[in-house]
Amino acid sequence: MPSQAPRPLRTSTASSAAYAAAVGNYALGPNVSGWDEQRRRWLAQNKGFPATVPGGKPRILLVTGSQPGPCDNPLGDHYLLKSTKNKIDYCRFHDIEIVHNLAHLDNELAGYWAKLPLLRRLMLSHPEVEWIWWMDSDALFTDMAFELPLSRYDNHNLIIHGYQDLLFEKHSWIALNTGSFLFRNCQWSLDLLAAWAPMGPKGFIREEAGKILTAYLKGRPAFEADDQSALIHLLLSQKEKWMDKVYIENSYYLHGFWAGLVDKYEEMMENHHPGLGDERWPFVTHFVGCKPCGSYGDYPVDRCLKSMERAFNFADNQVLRLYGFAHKGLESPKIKRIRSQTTKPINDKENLDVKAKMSTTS
Ligand SMILES: [Mn+2]
Repeated sequence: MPSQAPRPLRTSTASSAAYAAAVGNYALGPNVSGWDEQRRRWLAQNKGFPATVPGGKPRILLVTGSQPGPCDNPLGDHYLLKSTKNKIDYCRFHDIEIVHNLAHLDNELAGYWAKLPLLRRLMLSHPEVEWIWWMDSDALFTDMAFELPLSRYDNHNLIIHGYQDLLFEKHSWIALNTGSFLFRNCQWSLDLLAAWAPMGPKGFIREEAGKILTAYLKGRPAFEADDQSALIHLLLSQKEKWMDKVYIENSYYLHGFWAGLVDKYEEMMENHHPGLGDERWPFVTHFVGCKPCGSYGDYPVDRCLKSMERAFNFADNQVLRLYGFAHKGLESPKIKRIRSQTTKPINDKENLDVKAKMSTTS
């Protein structure tokens, strides 16, 4: 069945004209051109800052962030700490750098839009970084051994979890998930960010854009424009311009919806091992709709917090195991010893290959 053409946008009312004018006036920053050449030259002149890490893998910067002030619910701050601890652990095992941002770089783009100016700023400030990886504060790594199959993405600049059919046939507002995605540091990515941002400025633009997105995307409730809907809208309405450099990934959980995963962790531990990244041992568990730091979400706060505790401990067991410990249960912060201590730790051959050790069950 041929995919349905997107419905045309109506631009006949006065507010639509005002909207078009306001959107046209917004820019993320001064137009940068020739970035690929500028970056190439900088890398050639700064050999001490290579775009690869020891071992030859591309340099990756993981970026996450949370609001500048305290959470409405103090427990939210505790889970933000656990979420950042979880990311630091994953990053140190895999030679990835990490940034946790608390500042609003552009007041117009507060909330879920704040990642756009941040990603642009970091790309331009870190020419040595090849891939910038955004991950929400409500997403946890749950497979500490899994590594991104980066060579698969040699010809792509945006890697995002999603489904082609939900995008191009259903125009679904959940066809892609912007909780965890990667941009290559290049001109194409700067251009995509520039094309993505204009629906973001808070107030009139964001409200009006929300109406357009709800009319255009299947399943979308009526609310102000969000970054995920805006990206889907952009890729649908300018498919020819962007899609050949976008890799829609679903062979593993670059983003995994928590509700279908958190109750199966014990079963996974029984039957599988870290390093798989898919439904057998999900790479990322993302608490979509939970808002642990805010005052309301789509799910009961208790269920969210209990599920986040389970995801954190499921992941943390993979870390603690390296040091001879494990949580007493997935709902317990308490730990127990799982190996007897040795007087010659460095001679214990097993200790030498941390990654191999993480992905076995013995
Ligand atoms: Mn999220």
